[in-house]
Amino acid sequence: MANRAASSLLPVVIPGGAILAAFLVYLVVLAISGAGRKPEPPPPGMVWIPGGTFKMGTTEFPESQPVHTAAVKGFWMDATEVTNEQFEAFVKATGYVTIAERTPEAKKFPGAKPEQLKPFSAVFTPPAGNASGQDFREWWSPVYGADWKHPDGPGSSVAGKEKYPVVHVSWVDADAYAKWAGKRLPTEAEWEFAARGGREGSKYIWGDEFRPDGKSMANTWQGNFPKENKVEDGHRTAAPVGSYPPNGFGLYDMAGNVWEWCSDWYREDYFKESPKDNPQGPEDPGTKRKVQKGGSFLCSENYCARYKAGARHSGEMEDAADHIGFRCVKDAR
Ligand SMILES: [Cu+2]
Repeated sequence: MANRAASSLLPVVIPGGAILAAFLVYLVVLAISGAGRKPEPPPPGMVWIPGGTFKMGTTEFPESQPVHTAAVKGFWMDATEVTNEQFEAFVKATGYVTIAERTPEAKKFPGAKPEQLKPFSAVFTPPAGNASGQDFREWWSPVYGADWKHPDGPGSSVAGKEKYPVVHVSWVDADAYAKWAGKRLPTEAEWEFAARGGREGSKYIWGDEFRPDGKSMANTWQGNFPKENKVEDGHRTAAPVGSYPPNGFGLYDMAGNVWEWCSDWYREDYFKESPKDNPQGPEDPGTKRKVQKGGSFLCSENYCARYKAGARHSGEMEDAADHIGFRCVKDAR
């Protein structure tokens, strides 16, 4: 609007120095309104995250403390999670084979019988009625033949799921996609700054109320996880990207739907010592664990609740599951 006010000054042609003065005002207004914004056209499907300083972490979870000040520079970010059709374009162009499609190496699974070493990924399976509901092995099953093209295992497919987030992608796969796309995975700080959408200190990225006016703001789990899934938000598992309202920066699904890989190594106590400027994660802690952000359709109030702003989680870089995906960022030129 400042721009418009300035340009409406221009037609008022007053001879002499006034024209020059008006032009100078116009230039100054342009410069101010353009601060923190890149003049280049947005890369397709990406939005500009202006960068800034924010309070990172939350007191809700032990691994997200202490809340501390962090600063990130501006960057482009995919407005949505990477979809099946986007990932398919990468696979078609490169012949890339994801970790979940490869035969596991025996040395990584000591004790496994040779016939057990077949490609697999983890699929959420609601536990039996008599299950304790306390042990994740009751609801996580390694499923042979589950991969990004067969999200529920053999016989399933992504036909008609072009706009769903790609899942069963490990950190290694996500990193390979990002490099192919001329992008990169976000740092945890970039991801969290972007997720908060310019809001300070709210419980959820959209505010403090879980369902404002009864409206679902994210694809999470309603009911008593892991046995009772009320599906009040309309989606039992992943939802097509962009099914819920965007955040303050125009990003979709920065809470819920699928976990998103970040570039950082994970250490539970990292926030105690992370630098203020552009934190990039700790030195490689030797655990092969990478940060995941945002929570998923499996996160419930009673169990994990990591869809809250500032939450974090991790997975081994070759882990894959049906609730883990990613999105990319790109530096401004
Ligand atoms: Cu969760």
